[in-house]
Amino acid sequence: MIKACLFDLDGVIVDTAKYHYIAWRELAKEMGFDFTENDNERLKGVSRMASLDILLEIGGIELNQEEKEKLATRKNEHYLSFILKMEPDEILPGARAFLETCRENGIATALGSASKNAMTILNRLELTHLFDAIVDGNKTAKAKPDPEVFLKGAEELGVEASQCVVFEDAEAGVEAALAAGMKCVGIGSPDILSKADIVISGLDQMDIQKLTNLI
Ligand code: B16
Ligand code: MG
Repeated sequence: MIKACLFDLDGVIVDTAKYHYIAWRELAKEMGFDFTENDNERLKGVSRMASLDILLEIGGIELNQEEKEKLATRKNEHYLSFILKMEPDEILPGARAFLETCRENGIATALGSASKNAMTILNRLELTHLFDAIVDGNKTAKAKPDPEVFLKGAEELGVEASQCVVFEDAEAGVEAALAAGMKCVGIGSPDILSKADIVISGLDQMDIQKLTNLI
C-alpha cells in the first residue's frame, strides 16, 4: 500500500530552473565568462553553494569563503526578484490536480527540495496547504543523492519508507529516493532517469492506478 507521495519542487511542481539560470548567468557575465543553458543542467537539484562551486569551476575562478557567500547572496537576491513575481499559472501541468488526487485518496504528501526558497515559492503558487510536510534546504545538511531529505519527509509524515513514492526530475534525486528505500517516478527523460521505477513526462501523466501499480 502506498501511503505517501514525496515531491521534488524545481522540475516537478514548477520550472524555477529558468530563473536560477538567468541569475547565475548574470553573475558569470559580471565575472567575464559565459554560462550556457547546457551548463545550467549541472545545477539542477544541486544546493546553492554547490551550484556556485560549479559556476566558478566553469569560469576557472577561485574565491575565498567570504567572497563566495557574498556572491551566493547576490545571486539569491536576483533569483528572488523573479520568484516574488511568480503566479499560480506557472505550476507545471497536472501538479496541483495530482496533489489534490492524493488528498482525496488519503495519501499523505510531502515536499523534498534542496531549495531554501521552497516556502516562498509554495506560498506564491498557493500550494502550501496541499502539503502535509515540507522538508527543504533549511532542514537538511546532506544534499541529494543522500537520502536525508526524503527520509525526513517520511519521518514527519509518520510513514515507512517502503510505503513512499518520490517524484523527481534530477538523477541525484532519483538516487536519493532509491537510497531511502522508496519507489521513484522520474519526471523527464528516460535516458537520464533510467534508474527510476517508471519515467513520465509530467504529473499530468500520473494517476492513482499507476501509483498503485508501483508496489
Ligand atoms: P535555492 P529542487 C533545487 O531545487 C534546484 O533544482 C537547484 O538548481 C537549486 O540550486 C537548489 O534547489 C537550491 O535552491 O538557491 O533556492 O536554495 O529541484 O531540489 O526542488
Ligand atoms: Mg528538481
